[in-house]
Formats: sequence, structure tokens, C-alpha cells
Amino acid sequence: MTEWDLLITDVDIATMANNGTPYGLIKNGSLAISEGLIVWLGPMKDLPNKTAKETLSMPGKWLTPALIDCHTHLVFGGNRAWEFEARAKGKSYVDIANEGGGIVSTVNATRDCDINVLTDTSRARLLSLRQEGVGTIEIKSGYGLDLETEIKMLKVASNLENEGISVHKTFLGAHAIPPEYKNNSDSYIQYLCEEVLPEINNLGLIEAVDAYCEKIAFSNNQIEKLFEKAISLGLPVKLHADQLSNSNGAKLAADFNALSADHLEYTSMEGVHALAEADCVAVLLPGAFMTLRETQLPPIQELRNSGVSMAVATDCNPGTSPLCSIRLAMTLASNTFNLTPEECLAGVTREAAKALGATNTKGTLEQGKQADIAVWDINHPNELSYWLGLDQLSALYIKGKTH
Ligand code: DI6
Ligand code: FE
Repeated sequence: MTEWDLLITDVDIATMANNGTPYGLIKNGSLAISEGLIVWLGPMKDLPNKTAKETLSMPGKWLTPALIDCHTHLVFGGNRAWEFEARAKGKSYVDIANEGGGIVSTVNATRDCDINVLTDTSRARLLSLRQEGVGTIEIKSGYGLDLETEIKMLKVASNLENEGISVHKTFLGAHAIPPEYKNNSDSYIQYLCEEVLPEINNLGLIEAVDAYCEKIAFSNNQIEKLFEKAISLGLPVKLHADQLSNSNGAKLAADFNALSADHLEYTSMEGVHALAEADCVAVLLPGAFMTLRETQLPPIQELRNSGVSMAVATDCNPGTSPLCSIRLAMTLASNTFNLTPEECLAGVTREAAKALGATNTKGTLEQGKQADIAVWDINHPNELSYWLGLDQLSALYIKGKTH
């Protein structure tokens, strides 16, 4: 029998597998890696008598799955600090959007941005996430709103894979109505369905399609058209739903078997039941809730009671969530949305993998899964949601390699 590539011993492991124990805990365990996969894990006492090319004893450390940020708009030009300032002086997000600020101002900045500058500024945000243990990230397009710039954004997102993080790319052409289609949003949706989405899909640049369902963005009807097109191309969908008002977004997402419905502050009980029925993940975005000084909480207890999977993500974007810290997203999910620390960690591992349709390879530490592993200097994984701003990452393995 060939030897293992790497054996890690004398560690506590929060596998996050649903095995009936809190955090899927293995006390005093060890974990073996070969060819980028987890090939064995369990208590030290059960460790098979097998050699490894490299063995690392890590007493006092904890292993968790590498973290997953399953909802970001990390690639964008410029920033909107001036808008943040205007909100501090009392303006609302909707007022600013209606006055020509908001998403459209980032669209202009992204269209104008040189691809190298776009890559460098986006990389800085990505590295902030990686240094906190993020091994997989989802990145949406949606600040181009024309074929050329949407492609530019998605190419930048692809290039960021060179930083050792795996990137899931999502087409969010239906993010806002671009200036060229002002008062003609139906034609814009038609343009997306007939030209942009098929071309971007042909280029192999995306794994999913998202849309923004809101009064200031697109109607349920318009999104249905886009989703029908996505499904016909074999692409799964997800939705920004019920963030600023209840527009039955959760139900719309569920009707299309969406991977996830995201935000959900204004989701009704009917929406919660629809998510449960469709096994659609609720992605909670406390950074946007905090930045918009929102007061309407998502229906957390109802989601929990109905058995809806809950993920947590940064929503990293220049307008509503300039958040480049997944650890802070976890803390906010606990302190603001009342998630338990275990739900927060599951929300950025197991449930985030589900939101990306990646449960076969990621999200838990189990035999056969990809060796995406974060090593922490902590006494218990509840600390990962507890500290604000403490760097506790000791190492990050992606496909079995350290970064
Ligand atoms: N995600 C989004 O796409 C919008 N809100 C949110 O939480 C707006 C992003 C923006 O203002 O740029
Ligand atoms: Fe978002």
C-alpha cells in the first residue's frame, strides 16, 4: 500500500459533519491526506499502522473545514465611502439609489476600471478573507451590466484562483437596471436572456445565475424569465430575496429549486415553508443588515424550526456590506441574528457548501472530501464566532497544500 502524503496527529477536529455530536467533534484525533483528499480521519487510538511522507503533530490545535464565503460581490471598481457618509447623515439606501448613486455608480466605476487595477483591488479583498481561513469563495458579476464588462469581471474572478482559493462564479446581470435601459427593464431582461447569459455560459465563465428581486431592481415576473433561461442552459439559480421588502422572493427562489435564497429580512412564514419544502439554503448576510442600519430581522427562529439550512456570508460589496472578514460575519450572525456559534461555523462550512452545490467535495471534514482544512490556535471552536479581530489561524490547507 502506498504511503499517505501527509498525516496530522494529536489535534481536536471539528469535522462539522452531521454525526450527532456538537461540531461533529473528534477529540484527540488525526487526519491523513493523499492526492489532495482526506483519506482517513478519526481518534488517535484508531489510527491505522501506515506511514506518511510527512507527519505533523499539532497538540493544542483544532482543525475545521476551510471556511467558505458563499455570497460576495468582491470584484468591483472604486468604492462608495461617500455613500456611507451620506447614510451616516440620514439618507437611506433607496434615496441614494434613486438619486443616481447606489449600484449604478459602481457600474460606472467598474466599466471604467482597467482590468489590472480591478484585479489588484479585488485581490486585496480576497487575501483578507484567505488570511482568516477562507478556502472557497463565491464571486458574482453584476457591476458591468453589459456583455463586455460582465466578462471582464468574471475573468478577474477566474484569475483570482491563482491565489490558491477556489472561486465559484455567478452571473448577476440582473443586479440593477443599467443607464442605457432606464425605464425599459423588460428589454434589458430580454438582452440578458438572448445575448449576455448564453454567451457567458458558452465561455464557461459561470456556475450559477443570481438576480436581485426588489422594487428598486427586478420584478418577480422578470426574474422568472431569466431563471427559465438559466434552467434551460443547465445552470442552477439563487436569489437576492426579501432584503428591503417582502416581494415573495423566497417563494420565487423555492419555485425554481434555487440553491439558495439570500438576505430574507422580510420573508413571510409562507416563504419560510417554501424554502423548507425545496431544501433551499437561507443565506444570512448580517454585514448588509448592519451597514444599512436595518431593524427588521430575518425570521431566524422560524427558519430553524422549519429545518431550513442556514449559511452565513460576507456579501462583500461596496454599497451595503463593505465587509472583508468572514469571522466578523460570524460574530454579527451570532450577536445580531442570534445564531449559536455552532450554527455560525456550520454556516460558513457545511451549509455554505450546500449553498454552492458543493457538498460532495467541501464543507465538512470527512473521508473522500477535498483536503481543505483550517488549523486554529483556539481552545474551542465557539471562539471562532466570539473574538472580534483576533488572528487565530495557524495554517490553511487547500487540496492538501498549505498557503
Ligand atoms: N447585495 C446586493 O447585491 C445589493 N445589496 C446586497 O446586499 C446591493 C449592492 C450595492 O449596493 O452595490
Ligand atoms: Fe449581495
